[in-house]
Amino acid sequence: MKKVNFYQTRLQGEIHVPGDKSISHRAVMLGSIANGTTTVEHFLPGEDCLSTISCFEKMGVEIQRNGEQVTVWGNGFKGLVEPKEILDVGNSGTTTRLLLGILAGIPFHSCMIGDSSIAKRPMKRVTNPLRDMGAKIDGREDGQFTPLSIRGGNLKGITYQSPVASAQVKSSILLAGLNGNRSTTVTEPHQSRDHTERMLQAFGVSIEVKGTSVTVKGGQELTSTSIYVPGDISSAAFFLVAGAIVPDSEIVLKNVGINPTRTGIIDVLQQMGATIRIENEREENFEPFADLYIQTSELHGIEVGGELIPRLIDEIPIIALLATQAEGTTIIKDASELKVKETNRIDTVVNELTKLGAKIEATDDGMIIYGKSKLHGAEVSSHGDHRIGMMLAIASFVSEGELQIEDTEAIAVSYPSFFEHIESLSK
Ligand code: SPQ
Repeated sequence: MKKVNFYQTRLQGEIHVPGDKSISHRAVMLGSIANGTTTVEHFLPGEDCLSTISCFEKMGVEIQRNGEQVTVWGNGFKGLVEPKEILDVGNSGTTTRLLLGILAGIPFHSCMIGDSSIAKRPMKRVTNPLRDMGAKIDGREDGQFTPLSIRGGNLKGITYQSPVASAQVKSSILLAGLNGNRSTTVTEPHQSRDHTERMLQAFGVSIEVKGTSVTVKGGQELTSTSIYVPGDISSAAFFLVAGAIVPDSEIVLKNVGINPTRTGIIDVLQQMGATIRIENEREENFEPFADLYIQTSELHGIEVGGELIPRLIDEIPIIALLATQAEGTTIIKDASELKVKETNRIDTVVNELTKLGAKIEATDDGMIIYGKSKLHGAEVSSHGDHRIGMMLAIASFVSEGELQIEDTEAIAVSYPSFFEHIESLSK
């Protein structure tokens, strides 16, 4: 239980948010299946990405980490060896689903397990198409839930129409497609984050992108490279929102990834009336990044839905808090994917913010928030979900009285230095 009371504290100054979680996972994964030595700078040493490292080490890949610097000695797909131990993915959905795609193409047996939250997250969205490609996968409820057992190899390429806009589904099938006997194409209803596509190109793989379809030819080899991981916009989002809603605040977030498939939070802040600036834009390994400036702003409610949702899916908990401090009503719709994240993020956001005095109701595919609300201290919980824990800590800046937050340890999954950054900006 962590007690916090940040009421009437201003936020001023500059921070470097940690490396992007999605890109850090992919750098280790692609480095492990590439030929040669891959170096990764500004890697996120969060628990999820450490789970990815540990899974590849169990398959014989030599990986050395020194803080935010990682070196991976890859020997291609053929360099992976059958793991003697169970692969533990911890709390990480990205590790589970992308690793399944890699394992589907390799002719050995492996078992995968995760924590109690992972055990509830749906896996058939990847195990079904991977089975269609020829992988043998078993698990609880016919391969819907962990623990999973995989025997890969002999894959055929497929053309797959994904029912959900999900980067994990798309990436899993594309990674399996690298071992397919012909091309593999994935089409999704709206574009999801495209870090896998960009990084595959950095590793020398050619892919074809047409609208929301991506095609990869089987049999391509990856060549090692150097990856710089930009700051995670999903981590920056907590301070972007704090900068906008906490009185007398002004924050600069340095080197934040601004890949257009991730910048929905910037669009929402702009549409709500926030003063936000994107400065010093630059690019490395096909990924753009920039410095983001935000200051306290007068905000109004908006409607968030449609193709914007995949561009801000992980930011919805903090957007809900933002909406409690905006004049008028904010409607979040088309976001039923929130129900299958680390927690059911529709229910946890609504329940925890209600305890703080917010006027918020759950809908079938999102939530409605009536602003502007005066919030107050209460006993709340992250329910083991890092993004809920961080949202509640930021809520303390606009809540009169003390917040007692259960299970803030979960924050280490994606942002181990979160409270240090709060302290360094607090005035
Ligand atoms: O890895 P995990 O646990 O799925 O993490 C989350 C998060 O909040 O950090 C979701 F719970 O991010 C996902 C994101 O929601 C990371 C991700 C990726 O790196 O490919 C893609 C998104 O998930 P999805 O299901 O839409 O593909």
